[in-house]
Amino acid sequence: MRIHLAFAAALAFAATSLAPAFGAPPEKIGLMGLNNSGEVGIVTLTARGNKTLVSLSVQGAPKGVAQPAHVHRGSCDNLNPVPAYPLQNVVNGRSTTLVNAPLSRLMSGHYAVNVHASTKNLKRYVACGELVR
Ligand SMILES: [Cu+2]
Repeated sequence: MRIHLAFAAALAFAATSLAPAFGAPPEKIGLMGLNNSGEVGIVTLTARGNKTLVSLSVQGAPKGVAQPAHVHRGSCDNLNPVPAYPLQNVVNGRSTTLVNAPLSRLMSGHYAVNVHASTKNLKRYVACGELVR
């Protein structure tokens, strides 16, 4: 019985090891479509110590097209075009990146996440969300 409990505990640990380590709930931010892209989504930010796991889930993204995504300083209406933190390209609506910045900094009200149409059409923004609580 003790062995079974230990095994169950190990399984539970494995199942939860991707969850926040110390109980801080993930932040969820909406991505609104821009320029009639039809792309909307959610950014999920989860603390990982001094880093943050940033995941994008985008609906309406074109299949098989790599869409660059970044954390930028500024707001969606007034974005500093120089990326502050690069994210993995959105492909088929998905992107996950471990960003080298704490969640508290990303959620400080000074940043936004945007998605670009494609690597060849970076200037067209297709979705944006402001990282504010
Ligand atoms: Cu960008």
